[in-house]
Amino acid sequence: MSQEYMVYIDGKYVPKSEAKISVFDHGLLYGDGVFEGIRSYEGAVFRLDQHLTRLFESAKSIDLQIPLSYEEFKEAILETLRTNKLTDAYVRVVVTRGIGTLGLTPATCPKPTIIIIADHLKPLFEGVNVKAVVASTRRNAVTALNPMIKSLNYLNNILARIEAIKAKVDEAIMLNQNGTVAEGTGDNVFIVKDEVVITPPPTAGILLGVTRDAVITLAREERIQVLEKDFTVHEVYNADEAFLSGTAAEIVPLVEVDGKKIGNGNVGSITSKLIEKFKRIRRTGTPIYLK
Ligand code: PXG
Repeated sequence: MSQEYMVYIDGKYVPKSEAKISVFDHGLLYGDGVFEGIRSYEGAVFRLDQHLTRLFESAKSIDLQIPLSYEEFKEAILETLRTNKLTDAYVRVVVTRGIGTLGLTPATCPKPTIIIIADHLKPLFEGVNVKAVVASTRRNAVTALNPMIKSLNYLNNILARIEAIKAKVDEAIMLNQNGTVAEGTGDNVFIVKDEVVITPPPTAGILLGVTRDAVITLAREERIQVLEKDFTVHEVYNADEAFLSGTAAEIVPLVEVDGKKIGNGNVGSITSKLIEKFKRIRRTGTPIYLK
């Protein structure tokens, strides 16, 4: 089915083929803006409030005043899904600094641009047991551009992703400035060792993933011990299991890193259990169709 979806731009709905913004938008000129990637399952948006909170927090950190209230923004996202009659969708929310003059100064941009794209997106790495390399590109320092800000500046991650493509694997694992594991290019990293699930802490310089948070909750509900602590690539190579989490990726097994098999190279039992559990709870979000 090839439906032409309608894109929300600053309160108006325009067909995908006509959805365009100015070349003077600082989102394009400088990557000045923030975004979110959100999914809905069976008519319910997964953890909408967490995504919106993160969006508003990212905006606050870069001094970007979003011209909609939290509730208005929530309604705009739900309305975009309704307009497109979508139940199982991927929503890309973008807030840029807006149109300005050439020059970095945000002060020349009076009004932020708000874009909401709703579309289908297959799970990234669908049906794949992921192989990765450790990227030589380090994750941005928290003191330079904090990875907690989901900014439109994704070049750091893209450079690492290019390394993965050149190495003919699916994903790259990024280390932080201290040399411990930070995250994937668009997902968070987990290892399992002696039945304990371990993921880097917020201070490792990572995006605090919504899916990461869901995984931690699900694991604890299953009485699996979860630790947020720093670890090195040595611990990844020698883990019993490993997996990645993200809105685009969902939960996917990570079975090989730098040519070394993780555990026996197959999907681990704790990983499988968490994937199954995630599939059961993912449709428990904010209902789209209340009207
Ligand atoms: N780390 C990074 C750097 C991310 O960009 C995640 C972790 C996972 O967070 P969530 O909240 O999604 O569990 C992300 C977010 C895409 C795409 O459309 C996805 C992300 C980022 C950029 C693009 O493929 N994932």
